[in-house]
Amino acid sequence: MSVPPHAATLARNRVEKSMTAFPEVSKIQYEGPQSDNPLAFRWYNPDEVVAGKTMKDHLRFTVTYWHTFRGTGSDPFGGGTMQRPWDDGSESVENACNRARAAFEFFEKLDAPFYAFHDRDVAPEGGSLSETNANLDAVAKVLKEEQERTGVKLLWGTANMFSNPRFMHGAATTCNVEVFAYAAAQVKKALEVTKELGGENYVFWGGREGYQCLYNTDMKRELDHLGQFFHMAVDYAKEIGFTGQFLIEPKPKEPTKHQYDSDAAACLNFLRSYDLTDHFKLNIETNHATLAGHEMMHELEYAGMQGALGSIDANTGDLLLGWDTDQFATNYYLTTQTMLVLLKYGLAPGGVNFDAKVRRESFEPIDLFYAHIGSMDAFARGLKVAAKIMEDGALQNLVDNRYSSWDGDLGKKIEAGNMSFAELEKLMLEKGDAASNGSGRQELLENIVNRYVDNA
Ligand code: XUL
Ligand code: CO
Repeated sequence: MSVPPHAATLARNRVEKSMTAFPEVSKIQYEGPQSDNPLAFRWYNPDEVVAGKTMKDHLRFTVTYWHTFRGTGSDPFGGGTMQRPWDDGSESVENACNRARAAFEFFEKLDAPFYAFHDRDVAPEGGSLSETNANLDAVAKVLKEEQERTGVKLLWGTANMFSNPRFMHGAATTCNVEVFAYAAAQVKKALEVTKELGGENYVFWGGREGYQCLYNTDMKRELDHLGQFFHMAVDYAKEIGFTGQFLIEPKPKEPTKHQYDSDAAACLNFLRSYDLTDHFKLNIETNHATLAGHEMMHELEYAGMQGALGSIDANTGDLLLGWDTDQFATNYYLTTQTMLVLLKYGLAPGGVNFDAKVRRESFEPIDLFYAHIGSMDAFARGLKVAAKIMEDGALQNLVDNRYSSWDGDLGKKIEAGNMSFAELEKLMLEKGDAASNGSGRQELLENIVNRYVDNA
């Protein structure tokens, strides 16, 4: 990294370090399910062992910088509402450094082991790419100091290639070759910073990689460019020795009407087509799954069964709203379903990343704690419920039973690829009809899940 040009600023920030952003909050402790302390965990007990591992290691909770420290509460109908006393609202490097220190105070008090950021969340853009890079270096230095001081680690870094108007037609899929070059430079730098900070993953969410109108779009050319872009990222990671996991985050729409990485299946098809499956896994986000018309459990299972489940962006949408509301998940059924799949396939080096924002009406700093504590508890509870269901084989026994006809000779031969249509026809002509079906037992299974949610 180059030497930061803001030495005086950094010196002043070191003095300000003694100030506290959340004076009314001390470190959040586990108090157990009976606690009515809103600033305590009722279920998340980091050192408690569940299914052979501590909760902390299973869940790898991550705070997102963009929502929690850059979210203003603005929406298309009104401006920001958030009270953030540590932030002077300016786009200065000094303010970015103060904000970084407030962020680490939050991570530490929340007992969150990880955080994640976009390059532009943590440091302001300058007048040129080199100024922008120098700003990022200056703030990354503070981030590194704070990581060392607190032990909080970077789950992943990423590049924001969607906010600046230069990316209006896309980044890697733009029609403007120089914007493609700029995006390459930006990812190169973001990879260097992610490596410098020990990031365990690097995420690509294709913010504007899609289209608004097919009349003006050469889809094949855009997808070829995206494939090339990812290969360049893989090559550069190798060159600098970045060994973190690359992740693609599917989302079907918003901001574009169609995003190329629309769901897990589309991403995997893309990765296979461009010979990238060895280098990428998926970062599955709950609200993106529902925008794609899928349940979170579907997206997780689809990625997991193909060895491509990398990490999750944990949030939820609102059934009555059709957009990406990025709310904190508190529903035990959702967290149980999520944890059932995560326990099956494993998560590390990914994590449970709260890509979620407090509502614009929840504008006080303390609301950030309530939001994260509630969702951490919901995931911890979901983990316990899912672990118990799995330990007892409560769902698996019924699933195994449902498919038991495949365990006989006929099923084994078909699954091994040793039967033809003609042989199967001969068998059915002899038998006259297939054996009768068993019940699917959906209602019974739903009742069983309820019983575990009640008792775990
Ligand atoms: C947008 C979204 C992003 C990615 C990171 O919907 O989820 O915040 O997680 O770029
Ligand atoms: Co996300």
